[in-house]
Amino acid sequence: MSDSDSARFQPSGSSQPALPQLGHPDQETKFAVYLCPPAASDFYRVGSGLLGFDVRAGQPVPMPEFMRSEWQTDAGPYGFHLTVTEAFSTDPAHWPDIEAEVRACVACLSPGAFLGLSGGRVEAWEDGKVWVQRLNASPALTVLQTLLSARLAPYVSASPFDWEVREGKYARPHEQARMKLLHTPRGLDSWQPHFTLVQPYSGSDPERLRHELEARLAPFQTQSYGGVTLFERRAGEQQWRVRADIPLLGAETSAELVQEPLRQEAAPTAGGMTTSSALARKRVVVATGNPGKVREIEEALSGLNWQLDGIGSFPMPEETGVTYEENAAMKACAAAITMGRVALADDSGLEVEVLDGEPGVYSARYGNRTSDLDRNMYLLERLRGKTNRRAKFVSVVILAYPDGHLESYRGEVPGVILEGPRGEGGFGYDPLFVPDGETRTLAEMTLAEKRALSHRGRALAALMDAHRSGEPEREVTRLE
Ligand code: ITT
Repeated sequence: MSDSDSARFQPSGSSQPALPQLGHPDQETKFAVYLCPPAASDFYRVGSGLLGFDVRAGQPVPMPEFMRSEWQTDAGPYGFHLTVTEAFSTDPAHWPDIEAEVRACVACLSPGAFLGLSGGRVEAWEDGKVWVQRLNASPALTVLQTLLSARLAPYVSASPFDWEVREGKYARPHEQARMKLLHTPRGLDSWQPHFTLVQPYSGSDPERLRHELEARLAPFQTQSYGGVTLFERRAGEQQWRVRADIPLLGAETSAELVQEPLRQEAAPTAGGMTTSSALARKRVVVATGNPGKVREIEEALSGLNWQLDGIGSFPMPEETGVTYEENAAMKACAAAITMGRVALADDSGLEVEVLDGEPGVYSARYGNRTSDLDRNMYLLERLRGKTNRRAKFVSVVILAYPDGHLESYRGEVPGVILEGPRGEGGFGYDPLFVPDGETRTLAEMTLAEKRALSHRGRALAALMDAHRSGEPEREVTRLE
């Protein structure tokens, strides 16, 4: 940032020169980095409808009957989006640099990075004038937001917060520091990612509005993105436009990452034609590096007409989530978005009652032990002398689509932990676990027997049920 810039963004209340008079915002070119769903997605359609403006097509769209156009005078012109960096004024000469900078930031993310949002809920802000869908950002998205805010700051000639700063707002030290460095008091560790749905609301029945918004947004409580979108507002214009969608690195090379099918395609018929059932097969990437899971998923889904593919050399993302849902979504979305394919992932774990649910989501890394045998020994050590041996296995299976849509299925099986291992089958903690109503461990059962009563078998059975007559209605998707 130049000296003149830093003087310009000196917060009010200091002895530095006052802010210069800014031009009327409509006369300034503006840029912003947003998350904007793909035009073909249901979420984009619903969101654009609420705003009355399809920003990708650059045209108005009909609003639902409960909405009024005067409730969209502020939010509508931006189109449907989630703010990653604010709408900043800039010199149009900077466009090539701004775009190159956004591409460079996105390219710094690790392969398979998960730009995800979860826990979507409708909230009313600013005394009910602003209505938003607020979500939680995945770690990679938070990092990207910070990186973009920092790298794009030098191209900012004016910030939407300048006026409020001049009026004495955002005077706390961290807000002053952010204004100075990033031209925004928001962001970093307190970033609240949200889609603005209504602004300003002036109606008399906010409960109806909440009900209508919640009903429309319930299927979109969890989402993921394959990149970010650079938005522009040209000088003298009111409406915003999409300037460029900037994908995560690796999307172009995705085909090379796909390995051999887990199962073979149906054999060609005598005439060299494949059968119609083979042609109709849905292809799904199974995003796991655990061969035990591969065997179980393959066996459990054999009743569906799906071709299951392995992930090949695709690098699985680090599991940074704190719930099975988050971790399964990260794995499935990383594969779905990077490969452009439907992908399935499982996140699972063993929860031991007397150990307060340990090892839970950390089952694969329990005690930092690196093999199944060592983890089993570690668990037995932790349970030495304990009479309560109750535990349960939990599995969450997520099916992710390249447009960010997710389906989630959960299964659990209660049982007890033995004093020592029994059986050669299965994987992980199977030799120590006897399900309720059984005398054998999961490692003493066949694949089919384990599937009939296991956590993963139950989650996959729910998926089978949902898909028995084709792809389920999207409205059924809901992650808590
Ligand atoms: P991916 O992430 O590549 O799918 P992973 O083994 O790392 O494979 P998780 O992160 O879901 O999978 O860790 C789950 C761990 O919980 C797994 O490594 C086992 O130690 C344990 N576990 C899960 N399901 C199990 C099962 O059916 N039988 C025995 N142990 C199981």
